[in-house]
Amino acid sequence: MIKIVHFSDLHFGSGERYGSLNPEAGLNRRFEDFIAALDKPINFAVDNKVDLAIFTGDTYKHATPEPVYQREFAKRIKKLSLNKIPTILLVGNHDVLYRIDGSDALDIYSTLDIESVTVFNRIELKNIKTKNGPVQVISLPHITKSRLLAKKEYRNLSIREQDKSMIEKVKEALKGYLEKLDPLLPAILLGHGAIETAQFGAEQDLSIGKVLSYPLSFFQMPQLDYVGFGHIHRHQVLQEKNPLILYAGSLERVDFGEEKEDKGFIYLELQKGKAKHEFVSTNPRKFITVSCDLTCSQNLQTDLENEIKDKKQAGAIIRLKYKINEEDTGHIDQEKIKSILSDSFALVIQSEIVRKDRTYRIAELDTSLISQPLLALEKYLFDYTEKEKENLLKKAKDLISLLD
Ligand SMILES: [Mn+2]
Repeated sequence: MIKIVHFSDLHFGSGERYGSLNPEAGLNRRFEDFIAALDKPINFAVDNKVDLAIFTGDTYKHATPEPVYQREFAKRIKKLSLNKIPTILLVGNHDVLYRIDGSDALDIYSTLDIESVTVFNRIELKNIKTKNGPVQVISLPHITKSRLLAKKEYRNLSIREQDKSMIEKVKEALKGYLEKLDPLLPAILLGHGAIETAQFGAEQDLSIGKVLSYPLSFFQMPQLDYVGFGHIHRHQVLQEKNPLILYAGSLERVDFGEEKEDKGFIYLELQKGKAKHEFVSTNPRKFITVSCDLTCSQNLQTDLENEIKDKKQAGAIIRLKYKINEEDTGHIDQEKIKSILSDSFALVIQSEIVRKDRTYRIAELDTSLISQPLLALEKYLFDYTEKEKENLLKKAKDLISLLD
């Protein structure tokens, strides 16, 4: 049996807007959270003497990280190396610099040739030795178009045709390596990218970028015992067995969109024909949204305070959203609210002010035009040029005709 730790999507440098500077360490406190999150799989690997550690890409926020991010990542890779744990680093889209030289943020680890560290930056098949026997690894890192685009015959294809032809190439390459696998040894496929049936998390803020999207069927290959992916930050299992296919998910929350997603890494026990996995939470920093509608409230301050006291937790990143009538805004004691929430890790207050006597920006545009949408639109477009107006009205007519 081979014991494996699989973690992914570290993104050092992300989410720091909710962190302040720790003057003693000189580091952003959210960065310290991200470091602590990375320590979880690393320490788990060392403490449990696992046979193999796998990272499936997106090390930093982008491919030209500040030295401090590189240093803290390198320390943990060194720890794995000192403990003689073979380590796989697979290149993600955030690790790649879109230049013709094809360099990436993990290059340094292959260049330094660190004992027991293997970097995968293209599709290939390698045997990785572990103390409990070899594992066959097929790699599918983030694939860039630049090499393909350099070839003349692809230059005139549309983006969709280029994607299609790249997917086809990936399929061919994978097929070739699947045929080469030794059926007696455990085999895994490690990827960074999107799989069509996967559910995206809340990564918009990271602008996870456009990557190729593969059909799940590419990986439903019985020759494989495990398919471990990175890129999508929400941990999810796409197929339970033959083979087990999953996203490890990211290690820390970046934003409120991930408030309800747990974060962690995968512990895997692998044998030929069998993969047993467990999701281990990193206990990421809590994000809590407190929402309160005060527009019908008689005791604004008390109602708001009660809602906060009910939901708050020390050490969490709190977003307080309250809705209030314009004339009541003076009744909220913001300083008191801040002092109640002073044990938060970070605090964001968003108030939505409801104005009663709403005057229309365009005087003629009122409810009397409700049955004449085109006329209403024409009035709404008063500050557009005649040509733009004509164009937009034509489009509106087309849309309306579709409704008939
Ligand atoms: Mn990615």
